[in-house]
Amino acid sequence: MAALTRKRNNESPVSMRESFVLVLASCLTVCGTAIDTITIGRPVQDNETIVSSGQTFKLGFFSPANTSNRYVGIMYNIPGTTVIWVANRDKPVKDSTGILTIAEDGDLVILNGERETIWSSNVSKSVASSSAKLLDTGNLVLTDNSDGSTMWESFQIPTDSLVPKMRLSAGAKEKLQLTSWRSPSDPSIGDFSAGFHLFRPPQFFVWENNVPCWRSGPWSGNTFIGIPGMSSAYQSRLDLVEDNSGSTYFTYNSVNNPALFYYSLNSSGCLQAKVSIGKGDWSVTWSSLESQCDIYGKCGPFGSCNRLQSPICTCLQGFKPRDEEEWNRGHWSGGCIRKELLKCERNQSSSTDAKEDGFVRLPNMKVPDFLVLVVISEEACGSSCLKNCSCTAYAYYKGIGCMHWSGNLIDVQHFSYDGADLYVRVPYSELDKKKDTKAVTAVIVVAASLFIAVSLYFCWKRWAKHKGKDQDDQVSLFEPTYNVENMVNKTGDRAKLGELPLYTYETLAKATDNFEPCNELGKGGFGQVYKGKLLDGQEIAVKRLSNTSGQGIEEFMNEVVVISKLQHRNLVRLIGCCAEREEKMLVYEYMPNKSLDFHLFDSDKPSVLDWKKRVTIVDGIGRGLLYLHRDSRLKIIHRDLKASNILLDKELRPKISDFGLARIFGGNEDQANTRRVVGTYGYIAPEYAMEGMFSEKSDVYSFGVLLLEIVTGRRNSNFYYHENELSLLGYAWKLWNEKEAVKLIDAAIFVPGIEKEVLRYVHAGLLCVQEFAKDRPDISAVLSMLNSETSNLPLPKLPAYTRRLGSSVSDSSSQRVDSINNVTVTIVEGR
Ligand SMILES: *[C@@H]1O[C@H](CO)[C@@H](O)[C@H](O)[C@H]1NC(C)=O
Ligand SMILES: *[C@@H]1O[C@H](CO)[C@@H](O)[C@H](O)[C@H]1NC(C)=O
Ligand SMILES: *[C@@H]1O[C@H](CO)[C@@H](O)[C@H](O)[C@H]1NC(C)=O
Ligand SMILES: *[C@@H]1O[C@H](CO)[C@@H](O)[C@H](O)[C@H]1NC(C)=O
Ligand SMILES: *[C@@H]1O[C@H](CO)[C@@H](O)[C@H](O)[C@H]1NC(C)=O
Ligand SMILES: *[C@@H]1O[C@H](CO)[C@@H](O)[C@H](O)[C@H]1NC(C)=O
Ligand SMILES: *[C@@H]1O[C@H](CO)[C@@H](O)[C@H](O)[C@H]1NC(C)=O
Ligand SMILES: *[C@@H]1O[C@H](CO)[C@@H](O)[C@H](O)[C@H]1NC(C)=O
Ligand SMILES: CC(=O)N[C@H]1CO[C@H](CO)[C@@H](O)[C@@H]1O
Repeated sequence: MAALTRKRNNESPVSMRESFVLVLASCLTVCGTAIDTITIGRPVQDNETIVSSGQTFKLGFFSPANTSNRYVGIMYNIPGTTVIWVANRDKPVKDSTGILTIAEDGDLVILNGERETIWSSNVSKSVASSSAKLLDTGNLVLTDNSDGSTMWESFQIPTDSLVPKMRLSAGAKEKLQLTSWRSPSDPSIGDFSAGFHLFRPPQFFVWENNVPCWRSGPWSGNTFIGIPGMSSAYQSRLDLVEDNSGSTYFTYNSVNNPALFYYSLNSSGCLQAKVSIGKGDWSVTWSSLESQCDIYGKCGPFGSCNRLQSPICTCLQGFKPRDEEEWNRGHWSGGCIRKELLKCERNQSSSTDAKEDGFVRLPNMKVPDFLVLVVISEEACGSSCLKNCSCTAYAYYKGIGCMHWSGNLIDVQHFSYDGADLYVRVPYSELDKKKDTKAVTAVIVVAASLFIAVSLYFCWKRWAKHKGKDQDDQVSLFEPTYNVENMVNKTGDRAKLGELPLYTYETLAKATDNFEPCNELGKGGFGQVYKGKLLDGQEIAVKRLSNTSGQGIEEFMNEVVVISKLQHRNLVRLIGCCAEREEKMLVYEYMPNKSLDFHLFDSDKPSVLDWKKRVTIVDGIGRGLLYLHRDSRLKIIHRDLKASNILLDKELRPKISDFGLARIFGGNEDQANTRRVVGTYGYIAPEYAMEGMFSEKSDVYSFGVLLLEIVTGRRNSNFYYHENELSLLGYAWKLWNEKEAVKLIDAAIFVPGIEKEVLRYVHAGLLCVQEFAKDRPDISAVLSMLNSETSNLPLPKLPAYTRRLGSSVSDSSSQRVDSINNVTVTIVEGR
């Protein structure tokens, strides 16, 4: 084993016999000492690497792209060169004679061919004996052998990357920041640095030559206000730690997440989160500069940036461009000024009769820089701001408290979701107009909600009468005592429904050419879906509730309530709704590339979904599901995850759709029982089909089926394996046990080299479809499994439904059969 970790890079392959001798030889000399350690007698030469004990990281010499300069770096121990730390960033070795060793005084040093010191750990104290060990965290630690104390560690001098357990801090004692490379082929210190400001609350910054060029917004205890969707990027869980010694630092952990994941600051100043997708390739899951709006202060003082608008910059309400001409030419950095002075800014004489200033509320904002934290209650936050003329805005955010701003409001951004409510001070004149229109909107919204609630009530009554005793807890979600408002409030959230744009019937009829049949995209859970185009050119998909049935309206309302609260890049976005006359319609973003089943199954044409795309699709679905289960403020069980409910956007990224059956779970609830089982043949978990028990594990089951379908390109529900009556799951299980799981992969997309990854996917899929819910991993564990390269996965047990699902939807069963549309069937045959 020992020989394996000291890898010989530039050598021709050695024969088995030779390598055995080498193993023996190194063992004779090395046994007793760890093989991840550099000592005075065992330096690292240019042609060698050492590997950490858990095989995660390696250390050795490398050359960046387009240069022959040699640097000592710590890299992920995967194919390719993913460098997370560089020792001699400023001073390369010019040839391959370099050596990393321990000097006489105990320092870790890099020497060149002439034995000159190129780089040194430069510890001031001199010790008799020391050794440097590469830990499995990626930290290189120099230890004084006499007392075991740490003399130096690479985590104390970060370069451009932040790996788990590393710290970034801004304390007086230690200031740990990332510094970019000068260019992809030059690791010397570049113009950009990244770290955080310790002012309360902390904010993350990227600086270019010490001038801010990106800002995260304040830290709220688990997310940064200025990074929408941060809570759903499951790997990006940062923690702010204040330890006993008084130092404060940011770090993140991946103890339960074996996926390789890290942050790095690239040489053009972009902070990126990357996850390994195998074969030494990395996928950027988040980047600090996703649009022009992310550039610090893009729109100048009192300007606000919205990436979805054109132009992206507008002045905050009550403000106008400082220089109209410049502004219209797209030079926004001059910013905006007040249209009219505040009352408190005017001279005494003229202001005596003026009415008091007030605030306009701007939702979903990245709040400005230079905030002042005021220790005061939420109620008093606004009034105390009003009392001080220099206070220009305030916000109250859970986890932070009351924030005030004085003077210029800089680096403000408007998001389509997340962010905070920002209250900007304006003179009475600005306030007045807005208030009135707001009131009108509020009346409309309330009236509409009332209408929905009332029709809901009648529908429920009719339905309940019809169904008699058959109602259950799912129905209770629609008890007459709950109006829409209550349902929303029950879950502790503001009435999002009130913010959902309402479209008129005319608008949507016009957008879809009067629901022209040739604009029909398909049939959703409860009605026809049409393609449409709003007047402003935005393409939409309109789901129209088919002629009112109790069933439909229930799902319609469920979908409104569930999805209007959710925002995630892997969930289809609800843009608005229409509840007018007899019509109930939902308006979604339009997905140009149809649904997953269209591309996956029954296609004569070669699939456009190659393996790499399928990997991204699986990952995206997993993330969407993780958001539903964990990361949204609610816990939501989708209950009808299937290929036809996965829509693909123009870049073939997946989005989960159809929340008609989704169920919101309250605080501690993690399992529920229903007598009305509704799901889809082939995807429904056994405990749900048999006993009506559903939980996040029943979604995991459906995800597992979907995963196997994506790998194989075959439908579970009509899979037929000729030898015996095995279902797709049974067939996968069989091949898995015969160590032939690679045969499962869709032959059309097989390319050499993906076998290992395919095996891992099949393995994870089989873990998801295990018979007993308690054996199945939760979705975050599944995502970890899919992304990890090293972890040891547990062995799957026998899946449910290994035999082919017969057409035995039996009437004699005690379960109710519910068939909303063609594909929705409930009762499935037991094993
Ligand atoms: C590395 O190169 C040196 C000469 O530069 C040579 O002596 C040594 O045997 C090589 N080591 C390995 C493991 O190839
Ligand atoms: C390396 O050089 C080639 C050719 O000049 C260029 O196309 C490529 O982008 C360079 N790579 C990097 C990382 O700079
Ligand atoms: C080593 O540290 C000393 C003081 O701590 C400093 O003066 C010197 O420049 C450093 N040398 C190198 C090579 O970094
Ligand atoms: C840095 O990242 C950004 C965003 O991902 C990218 O556009 C840019 O090309 C990267 N710069 C370099 C030098 O790789
Ligand atoms: C307020 O009064 C001062 C002098 O009293 C004058 O210089 C200033 O221009 C006045 N400002 C306004 C807005 O009228
Ligand atoms: C008003 O706010 C400014 C800036 O925050 C502060 O310096 C000043 O002390 C405040 N004045 C009062 C009376 O609180
Ligand atoms: C709904 O059905 C009723 C009768 O069943 C019919 O009169 C009405 O026109 C239908 N409405 C729509 C929108 O199809
Ligand atoms: C329903 O399913 C059957 C069999 O799979 C199929 O032949 C039929 O076209 C489907 N009907 C609709 C409306 O999708
Ligand atoms: C595979 C496929 O159909 N791709 C399409 C996805 O949608 C975009 C935008 O409409 C098209 O350009 C692609 O061809």
